Amino acid sequence: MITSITSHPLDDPELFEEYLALVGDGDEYAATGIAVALLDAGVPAQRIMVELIGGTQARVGELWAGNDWSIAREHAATAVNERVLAAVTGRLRVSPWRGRITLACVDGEWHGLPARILAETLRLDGWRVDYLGASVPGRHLITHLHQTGPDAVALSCMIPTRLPRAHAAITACRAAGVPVIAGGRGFGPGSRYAERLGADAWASTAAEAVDRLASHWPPPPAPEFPGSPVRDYLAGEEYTHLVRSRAQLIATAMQRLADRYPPARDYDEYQRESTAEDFGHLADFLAASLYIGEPQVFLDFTHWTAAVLTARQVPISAFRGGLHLIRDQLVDFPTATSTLDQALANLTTP
Ligand code: B12
Repeated sequence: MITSITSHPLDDPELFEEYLALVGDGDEYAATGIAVALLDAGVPAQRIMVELIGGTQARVGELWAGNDWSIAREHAATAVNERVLAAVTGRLRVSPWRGRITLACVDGEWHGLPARILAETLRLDGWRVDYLGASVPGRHLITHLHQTGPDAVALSCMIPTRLPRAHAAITACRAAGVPVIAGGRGFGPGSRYAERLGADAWASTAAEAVDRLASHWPPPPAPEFPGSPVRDYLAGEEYTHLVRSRAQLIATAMQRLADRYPPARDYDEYQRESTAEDFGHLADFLAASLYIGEPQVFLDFTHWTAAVLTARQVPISAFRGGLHLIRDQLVDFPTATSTLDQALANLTTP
C-alpha cells in the first residue's frame, strides 16, 4: 500500500513501479487500494484509468515481449487491471446528458480493455455508452444500432490484421446512418488508415476521443458517403489471392520447413503447431498490409517478432527461413514480394 499521495501522484514514477509490482503479483486488493486512494486524493478518474491502468497495461506487454514475464503472468495482470478499472468506475456516478454511443471492438479483436477504458472515460464525460465488448460481429453491431439509434459508433481495433473487418463495419455503420469514430493501435500511428477505411473521425487516446466527440459532433458527412473511398489496394488482387490461399500457403510452408531450416526436423507436436500458428500470423499481417496499402504494417510486425524471438533465444535464421517459405509461394505478386524483401533486408540488422 502506498504510504503517501503527493499533490501530483501520477507524475511519480515510483507509484507506477509499485502499482506494476502489485499487478504483476496478482495482488488485486492492494492494486485497487492504490487506485481508490488516488481517487480519494482528488486525482481525476480519467487520469487513473488512462495513465495508471492503461500505462501499466502497456508496460505489461513490453515485459511479456521481452520474455521477463510469462503469458500466464500477463493474463493475470490484465485480469487485475480489469478489476481495478471496475472498482474505480463503480465509485463514480455521472448522469448521461450528451447522447448515446455504441462502443465495440472489431470482429476478431480480443483486446477489450482499451475499449473499456474508453467507454468509462466517455461515460464520465456525460455520454450514455453501450459497451459491446470484444469481437463484435458486424451484423450484430448493425442490429444493435437499429435497436438503439446512437449518435456515434466508436470502433476499436488494436491489431492491424482486423482492419479489413473494421472496413466492413465502418461501411455498414455509415450506410445505417451512424457516424463512426475509429481508434486503437491497429489503426496505426495517425489518422491515415481510419480515413482510408472511411471513418468519420479518429482519435489516438481516450482523452482525445472525449475532446473530439464533445465538439462538432456529428461531423459533416464525408463526400464519399454512403460508400467508403474506393482505392485500388483495398481488397485488390494480391490481397484476395493471399486470403483465399492462406490455408494452402501455410500447409506448403510446413511441408518445406525442414528443408529450409533443418533443426525443424526434430520439432515435437507443440512446436509444429506453434510454427503453423506463426505462419498464420505472417499471412494475416501481410494480408492486412496489402489491404491498407502500407508495407509498414508488415514491417512493424516482423520487427516486433524478431525482437520477441531474440528475447527467447530463437535464432533469427528460423524466422528468415519462414519468411522465405512464404515469399517463394508469392513470386507472382509484386507488392507482396517486395514487402517480404524489405522485411528480410531489415532483419539483417539486429
Ligand atoms: C493485454 C493484451 C492482450 C490480451 C487482451 C486482453 C484484454 N482483455 O484486453 C490478449 C491475451 C487477449 C491478447 C491477445 C493477442 N495479442 Co495482445 N496485447 C495485450 C497488451 C499487453 C495490452 C493491451 C492493452 O490493454 N493496452 C493498454 C491500452 C490502454 O493501450 P492503448 O493502446 O494506449 O489504449 C488507448 C488507445 O488505443 C485508444 N483506443 C483504443 N480503442 C479505441 C477506440 C476508439 C474509437 C478510440 C477513439 C480510441 C481507442 O484509447 C485507449 C485508452 O487511452 C498489448 C501491448 C500494449 N503495449 O498495448 C498487446 C498487443 C496489443 N497484442 C499483440 C498481439 C500480437 C496479440 C496476439 C496476436 C498474440 C497472439 N500471438 O495470439 C493476440 C491477438 C488477439 C486478437 N485477435 O485480438 C500486439 C499487437 C502487435 C501489432 N503489430 O499490432 C501487442 C501490441 C503486443 C506487442 N506488440 O507488444 N493481447
